[in-house]
Amino acid sequence: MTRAVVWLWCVAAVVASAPPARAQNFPRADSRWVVVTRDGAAVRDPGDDAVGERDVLGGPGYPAAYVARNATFLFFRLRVAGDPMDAAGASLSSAWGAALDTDRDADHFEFLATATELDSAGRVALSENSEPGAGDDARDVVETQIADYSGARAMRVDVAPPTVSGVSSYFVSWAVRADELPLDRPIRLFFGSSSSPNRLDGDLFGGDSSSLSEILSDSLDCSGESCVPCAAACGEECLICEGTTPVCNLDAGACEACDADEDCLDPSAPRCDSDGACREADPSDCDPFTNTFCEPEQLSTTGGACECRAAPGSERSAASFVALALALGALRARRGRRTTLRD
Ligand SMILES: [Ca+2]
Ligand SMILES: [Ca+2]
Repeated sequence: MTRAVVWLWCVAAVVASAPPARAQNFPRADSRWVVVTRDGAAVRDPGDDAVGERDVLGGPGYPAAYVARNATFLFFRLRVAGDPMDAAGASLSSAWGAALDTDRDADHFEFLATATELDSAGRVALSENSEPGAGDDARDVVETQIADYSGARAMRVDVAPPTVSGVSSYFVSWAVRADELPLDRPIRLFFGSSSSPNRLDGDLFGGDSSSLSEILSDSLDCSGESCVPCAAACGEECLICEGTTPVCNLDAGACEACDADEDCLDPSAPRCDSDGACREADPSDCDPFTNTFCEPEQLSTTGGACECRAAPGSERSAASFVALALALGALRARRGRRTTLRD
């Protein structure tokens, strides 16, 4: 059975079940659009490696792609060099798409959201890569359409602000319902243009590679009512290290227990406790036999919250010891002068 045959058009059923997206739902504030990055840098794409509205574009200060979400929709935005409105009515219609890896396996992507045609006859489609082809292929064909939205409502085109260097470009934006996708775990994605709604056969963002593992973005957590880059979290799973596993092992991408105070980087919780958690400093831990001691009267009056100080003679007390020696020297000198005057 060919893929063309397997391609399941469920338009009638899906349209009936999917409430329409409204164009006014698109985020207006730039701050709500999250720049899609790879290796921590905004993904770019050179100009003139595709024709007009299919030429994905991105450079310094003008990222190629963005994502956003709200309580209902997941939004995609792609920058292209040519005016997508020129595609309307053209003999060869164009499409723009975002492919999502939702299972943390870069061998295949799982979903493709595409926007085609801009007038009311057009549509936005969400499809599943239900029969994955060859591994690591960003141009894989998707087989099963799972949702369909009015292009007039779930898609829009904007003239992008001119860049500092004067590069003009356009934004194609589209939206699908977030609850159609498994967004409980972090996702990775890539964008591209196409002549087809069931694969990205045009200009893929990030250069000329069509290797999925090479072009997938950094991880994003879109599980809530916004998309958040995982850069500030631990590993590609976007883990938040806390409790008894407060330390991020960068190599393993996993949270671990602390081994020593040096592992506890939060100034408000600098002490590595025996259970592996980082906790606030315990003043009663002051050890008079190493390099700190407690003022006994403070300990008795504040219930243990005494102030630790460097013990005399310790390395940490060297500076204050020198100051004390100078003060004693000055005192002896004054006494010497008084003795001399009496004499
Ligand atoms: Ca390009
Ligand atoms: Ca995958």
